[in-house]
Amino acid sequence: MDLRERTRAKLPGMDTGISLRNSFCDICAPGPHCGVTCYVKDGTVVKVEGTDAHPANRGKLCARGIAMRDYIYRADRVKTPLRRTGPKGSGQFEAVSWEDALTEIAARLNQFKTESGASSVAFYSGYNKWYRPFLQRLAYSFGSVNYGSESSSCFTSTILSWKCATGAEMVRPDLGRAGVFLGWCANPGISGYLMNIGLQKNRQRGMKVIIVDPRITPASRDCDLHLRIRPGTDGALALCLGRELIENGWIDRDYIEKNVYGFAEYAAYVARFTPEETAQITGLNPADIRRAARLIGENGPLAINPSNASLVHFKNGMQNHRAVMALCALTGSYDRPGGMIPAPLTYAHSMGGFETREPEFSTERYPAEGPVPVGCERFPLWGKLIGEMQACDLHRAVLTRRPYPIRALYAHGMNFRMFPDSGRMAQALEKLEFFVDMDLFLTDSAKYADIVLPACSSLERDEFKVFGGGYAQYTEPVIPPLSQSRRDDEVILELARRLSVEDPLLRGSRDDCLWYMLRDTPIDLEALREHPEMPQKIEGLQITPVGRHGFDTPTGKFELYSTILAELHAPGLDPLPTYRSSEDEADPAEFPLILSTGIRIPGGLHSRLHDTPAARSLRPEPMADLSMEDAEALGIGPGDWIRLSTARGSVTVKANPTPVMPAGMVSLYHGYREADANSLLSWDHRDPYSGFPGYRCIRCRVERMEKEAAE
Ligand SMILES: Nc1nc2c(c(=O)[nH]1)N[C@H]1C(S)=C(S)[C@@H](COP(=O)(O)OP(=O)(O)OC[C@H]3O[C@@H](n4cnc5c(=O)[nH]c(N)nc54)[C@H](O)[C@@H]3O)O[C@H]1N2
Ligand SMILES: Nc1nc2c(c(=O)[nH]1)N[C@H]1C(S)=C(S)[C@@H](COP(=O)(O)OP(=O)(O)OC[C@H]3O[C@@H](n4cnc5c(=O)[nH]c(N)nc54)[C@H](O)[C@@H]3O)O[C@H]1N2
Ligand SMILES: [Mo]
Repeated sequence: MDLRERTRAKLPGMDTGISLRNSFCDICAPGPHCGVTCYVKDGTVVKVEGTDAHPANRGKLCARGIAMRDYIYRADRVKTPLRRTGPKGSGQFEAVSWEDALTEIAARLNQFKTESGASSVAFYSGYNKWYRPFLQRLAYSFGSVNYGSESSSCFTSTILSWKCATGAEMVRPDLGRAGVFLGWCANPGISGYLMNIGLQKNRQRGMKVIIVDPRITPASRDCDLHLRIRPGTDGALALCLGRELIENGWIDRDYIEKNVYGFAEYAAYVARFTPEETAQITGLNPADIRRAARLIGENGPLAINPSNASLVHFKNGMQNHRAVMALCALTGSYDRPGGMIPAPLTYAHSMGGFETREPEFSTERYPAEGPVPVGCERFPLWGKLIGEMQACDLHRAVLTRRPYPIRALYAHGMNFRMFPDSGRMAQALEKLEFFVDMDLFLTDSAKYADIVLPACSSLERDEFKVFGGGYAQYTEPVIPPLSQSRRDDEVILELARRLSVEDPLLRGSRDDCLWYMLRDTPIDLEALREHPEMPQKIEGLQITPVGRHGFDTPTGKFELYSTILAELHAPGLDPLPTYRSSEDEADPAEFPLILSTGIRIPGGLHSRLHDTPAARSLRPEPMADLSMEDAEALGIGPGDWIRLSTARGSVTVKANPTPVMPAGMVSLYHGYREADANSLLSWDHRDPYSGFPGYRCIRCRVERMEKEAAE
C-alpha cells in the first residue's frame, strides 16, 4: 500500500489536511535505524509512529523514538548561524548569515594552516555518524591528520579486539541459528530493543541464554543462567570458561588445529583461572561458572553479544573483550552458521551485509606528511590499527600542548560531557583560539564556540541509508529544514569549496561522492529515490558466504596470541588476552563502593534527550541506583538526596534504592547538566590498548544529605 492509500486507510473519510510521510529516527544510531511514519499538517509534524512494514522495526518504536516530535521541536533549536558576542560559555551570540559564517570559518582555518600547519586544526564528530565520511575526507583534504570522533569511546575497542584476533572489523551473532547465546553485558530491552525481539524469538525456539550482568534486567529474568559478575572482572570469567572448556574437552580440536594460532600459550595461561580462583575475583559461585561452561559446551554453536560499550568501558576492557571472544576460537564458532559472523560496516557505521568504497572515500586523502595524530603516540595499538585522533586526548593537546598544540576545532555535535573529567574538556573548549560547532541545539558545549551552525534533523533532509540483509533507502524530507538550519554534509562540501581544498570530489556534489562510494555495488540511487518511503532489497549484491571469510591476520589464523601486539613491543601491552584489575587507585577504605556510569536508561540517549520533556519524564531527575542492602546500611530511602563522591569530585543526586542492583555497586547515567557523571572521573583512567575511558569502574562513596544541605 502506498502512503496515500495508507493515509486514507488510517484516517478514513476525514479531510484532516494530514498527510503521512516516511523517514527514520536517528536519535539513536548507528545500527539499524527504525522506520518512522510522520503525520504532517501544514508543514508541521504532528505525530510520529513506527512504520508497520519497515524491515528494521516492523512498526515498533522505543521510548526515545516516541519522543522524536518533541526532540525536533525543542525550544533550544539553533535557528540561524551565530557569532559569539559575550564571554565563552555565556551563550551570548548574534545572528549572522550563512555567507558570513562560512567565509569567516574558511578564512580562520586557512590562517591556522598557514601559521602552524593544517594539523593544528582538529576535526571532530559527536555521536552522529551519517555525515562522517564527508567530515573525515575534509580533514584529510585540508591537510590535517587530526580527525576524530565519539567513536574514541564507543565501539572501536571491539574493532581493535577483532582486528587482533581475526582481522575482521565487526562481527555479529547469528541469533537465528545459535544453540547458545552468551549475553555478555546484554540488556537489549533497554539499549537495543531490535536485538531484544530476536532474543525472545530464538529463546522460544530452544536457544539457551546465559546473561553475564551484575544487575537484574529484563534479559536476565528470562534466561537459563544469570551470572551476576562483579563489575569489570569479565576477563577473568572468560579465561576461566576457556579453561573449563579445554579441561572438559568441549572444544573443536580440528578447528583449532587448522585455524587457531597460539592455542598452547593460551591454554597455559588460562590454567591458573580455576573456578575457585575466579570466584574470588568475580564474586561468582564456582558451581555457576562450571554450569555456564557446560551450557556452552553442550549447546553450540555459540553466539555472543557484540558488547560494543559496556564490556570495553574498563581499564582492561579491550583485553576483557578479547578474552570473551576467544571462546569462539575454542568452540569453532567464528564464521560458522549460528556463531559469530564477520560483517563489514557498509556505510556510515551501519551493517548492510555488503561492502562499499566508503573506507577509501574517507581515508584516501590522508596527508602524505604530517605529525602523528593526537593520542596515537600514547596508545600505539590504536595508532597502528585505527590511526585516527584518539579524541579522548584532544583536551590534553589543547591544554598542555602535548604532543603538539591544537589551536582550532571544527566540530559537528561536540559535547564536553561525553569525556571523562568533562570539566577539563570544557576548559579546552575555552582555551581554543577558534572553535566552530554545528548542532541542532544551543548546547552547553556550543556556548563556547566562536561560530555555531544550525543543523537540521533527519526528518528535514533526504538521506541515503543501508539496512541489514542487503537493503538500502534514499528517504525524502518529511518537512523542510526548520528556520535556517542545514544538513551537515552540504555544509561540509560548501566549506571544502571555500577552503579551496584540492579535492575534485569534495568540490563536487553530495551525489558525486555517494556514487563514488557505491560504484562497486549494484545500487542505483535514482531507482532508490523513486521509492523513498521504504528500504529496497538490492539485487545482485556480492555477499561473502558464511564460512568463507578467512582470517586477515599476519598468521592467517584466529590469533589467540596476537602477533600484531607482540610486534608492537609496547610496554604493558600483552599478546595474550591477559586479565588485570580495572579499578582505579582510590583507597577502598575511603571509597568502598564501585561506581558504574552510563548504564543505559529507557528515556536517555547521552545528552540529547535530557532537555526533551517526553523522554525526560521517564526519569525526571538524575538518580543514582544502589542496592537495597547498601541503602539500608547507609540509612538512605527512595528519593533521599545523596552526595556521590569519587577521588575526583562529587555530585548531589536523588537515591534510587532498587533490588536490581547488587550490593557494592552504584549506577549513574551520564550527560546531565545538574549532575555530570563524567565530572567524577579522572581523564587518564584509560585502557592502554584502546585509549577508551574506564567509565564503568570507579571507586566511590555515598552519603545521605539533609534536605537543607542538598538545597
Ligand atoms: N536507551 C538507550 N539506548 C542506547 C543508548 C542510550 O544512551 N540509551 N546508547 C547507545 C549506545 S551509544 C551504545 S554504545 C549502546 C550500549 O549498549 P549496552 O552496552 O548494551 O548498554 P549498557 O546499558 O551500557 O550495558 C548493558 C548491560 O551491561 C551491564 N554491565 C554493566 N557493567 C558490567 C560489567 O562490568 N560486566 C558485565 N558483564 N555487565 C555489565 C549493565 O548492567 C547493563 O545491563 O547502547 C545504545 N543504546
Ligand atoms: N560516563 C559515561 N560517558 C560516556 C558513556 C558512558 O557509558 N558513560 N558512553 C560513551 C558512548 S558509548 C558514547 S556513544 C558517547 C556519546 O556522546 P556524544 O557524542 O556526546 O552524544 P550526544 O550527546 O548524544 O551527541 C552529541 C551532540 O550531537 C548533536 N546532534 C544530534 N544529531 C545531529 C546531527 O545530525 N548533526 C549535528 N551536527 N549534530 C547533531 C546532539 O544535539 C548533541 O549535542 O558518550 C560516551 N560517554
Ligand atoms: Mo556508544
